[in-house]
Amino acid sequence: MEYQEDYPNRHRGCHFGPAHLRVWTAKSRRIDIQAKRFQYTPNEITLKKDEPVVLVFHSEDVTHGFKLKEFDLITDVPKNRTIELAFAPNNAGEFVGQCAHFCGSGHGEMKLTIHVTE
Ligand SMILES: [Cu+2]
Repeated sequence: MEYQEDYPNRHRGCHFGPAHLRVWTAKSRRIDIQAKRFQYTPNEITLKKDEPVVLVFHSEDVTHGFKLKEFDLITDVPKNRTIELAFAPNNAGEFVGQCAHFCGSGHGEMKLTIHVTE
């Protein structure tokens, strides 16, 4: 696996970061993100530092994925399935996640910008 070293906790189709990033409560804000060749909708979101959120990915066409190394996130998003990624960003700044599963010619440009405010 290409990212095995960077993401030792990876499980196929379902990934949660290390324990200190696992924050999943009923209060978590849920953000729906559609993945479709070759973009995420929305492709830009704003989070608050330390705010627990759940990114809810849904793929509309083929298997996509999502990875963001800074927060140790990586998952596949299989076609017609919904994948939830729970985390709380522990750093402020601008981060760019991208598709983690090759999905065609525009795969490299499939990005999601995450702004994290203090
Ligand atoms: Cu892709």
